[in-house]
Amino acid sequence: MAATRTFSIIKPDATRRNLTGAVTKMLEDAGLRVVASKRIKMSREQAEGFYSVHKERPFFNDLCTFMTSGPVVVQVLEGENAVLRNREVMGATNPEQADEGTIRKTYAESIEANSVHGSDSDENAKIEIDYFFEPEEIVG
Ligand code: YYY
Ligand code: MG
Repeated sequence: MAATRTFSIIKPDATRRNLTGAVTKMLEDAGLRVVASKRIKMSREQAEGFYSVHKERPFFNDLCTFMTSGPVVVQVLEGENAVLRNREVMGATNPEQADEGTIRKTYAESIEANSVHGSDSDENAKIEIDYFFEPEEIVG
C-alpha cells in the first residue's frame, strides 16, 4: 500500500520538558517518517483557527491558551496508514485511558497537556498540513 501523510504537533508541555527528540523517536519507531518539521510559537489566531471545530466546547479557551503558552513542533509524518498509525502510537486523549507504550501514557501530564496532536482522518490531515506548511516545505 502506498504511504499516506498525517499532521502532528508536539505540544508545549513536551517542548518545555525537552521531549521533542523523545517524542519524535516514538513516532519514528512506529514506522512514521518526518517529511516536514518546524518549531513555531502559535499565535492565538492560529490556535483558534486550528481548533475551530471545538469552538463550542467548554475546554476551547483553555486549550487555545495552552497551545500558545510555549513553542510547538509541527510535523508532517509519512507512512503506511499514517493517520491510524499515528493515532495508535499517540494513545487516548486522556492519558489515564491511554495504553502502555503510547506517547500520551508515557509523557502526557493531563487531558489538556497531552504532549501530542494527530489528525483524525485523511481529509483533516490534508487540511491541517495545508494550514501550517507550504508544499515546498515538505520533502518526502
Ligand atoms: O484528537 P485528540 O487530541 O485526541 O482529542 P480531541 O477530542 O480532538 O480534543 C482536542 C484537544 O482538546 C485534546 O488533545 C486536549 C483538549 N481537550 C481537553 O482539554 N479537554 C477535554 N475534555 C477534551 C479535549
Ligand atoms: Mg482531535
